[in-house]
Amino acid sequence: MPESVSCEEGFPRKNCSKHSLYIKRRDTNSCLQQKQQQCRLEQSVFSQTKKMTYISILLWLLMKTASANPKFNVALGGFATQIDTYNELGAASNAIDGKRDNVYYHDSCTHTFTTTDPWWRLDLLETYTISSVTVVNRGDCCADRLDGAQVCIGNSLENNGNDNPVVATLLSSRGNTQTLTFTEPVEGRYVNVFLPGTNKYLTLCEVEVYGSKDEVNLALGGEATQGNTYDALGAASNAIDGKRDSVYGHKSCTHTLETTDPWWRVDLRESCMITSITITNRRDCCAQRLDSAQIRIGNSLDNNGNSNPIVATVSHIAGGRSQTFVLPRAVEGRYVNIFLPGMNKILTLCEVEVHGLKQEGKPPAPEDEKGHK
Ligand SMILES: [Ca+2]
Ligand SMILES: [Ca+2]
Repeated sequence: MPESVSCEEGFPRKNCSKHSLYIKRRDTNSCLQQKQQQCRLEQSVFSQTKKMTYISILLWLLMKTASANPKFNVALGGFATQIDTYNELGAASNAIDGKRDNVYYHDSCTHTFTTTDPWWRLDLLETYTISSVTVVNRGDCCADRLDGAQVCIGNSLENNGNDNPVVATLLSSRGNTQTLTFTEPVEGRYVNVFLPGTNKYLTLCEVEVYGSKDEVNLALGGEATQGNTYDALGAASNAIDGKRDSVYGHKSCTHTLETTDPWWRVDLRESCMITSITITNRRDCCAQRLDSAQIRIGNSLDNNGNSNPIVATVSHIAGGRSQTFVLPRAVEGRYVNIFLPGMNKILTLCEVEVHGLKQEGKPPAPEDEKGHK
């Protein structure tokens, strides 16, 4: 128990410790009611300080892997806490031990006391872009206890993180394992499971969080080319100059000749896991020219990369507007092509932003016959 923790007078200091296996509920409630904010804050600080030393190496390894793989369960590198702990089998960390074992007595699930508004919180230690959360409910008893639990994700610790936006509500009728997939990725450092109501137990056998961090515009470090170039204002590199300026005369947009099947390509210099592409269309003229353009991603330079798989097709982007194409799942590739099929076509792009993660440790794509990497 940390010396810094102070609870209500008359109660032993151990009553504030989430590690105290013999904590009495009466004492816990008193602590929470009378020193709630101070007690929880100090618990959090102490727990993180104490644990940080021996988990830091593990975290470094986990986060390094996570940053390279958006499908990694980033919860495994986090730190878990909860409002209180029922007994020695119900530690908050059991929900991030990597095991979906749903039998409480196997020491892999969490368990609070019966209380008002119990909560469990995962601190990912950094802000992540979260695409899905999987929650495993208890299987040997009491599945309906989880009904109505809210999953909250955000960066605030107000109300212990329970005031962050609710992204989903859990129902035991959906099965023992519920995967919440977000159509729009959610950003946050804290993932809470908050169970509103009185006389509630909160038990979680596993919480998995899938997401990524440090996504950058990979195109900025790439090399752009296109089938041909209309004039000195329309260089291929203008689509990766970091500016969405959509007036062609400002020299920040590309422009091909009128031709059959014009194309533009950015070489990311190494294979990446790509999650979204944002395209900015020209404003001062001719927005419809970009209609039906295909976004293709892959590692092949066959047909100048224009035979790589289509991941999205432009319907119509209004003049001067930017549209983000979020891919249902990350796509691996070194080359991103914008291919405009048809005769008498002109391809103009004012900016192409490619978001995703580099794949560390992967071998570079082979050189093509012209020696281009
Ligand atoms: Ca578990
Ligand atoms: Ca530009």
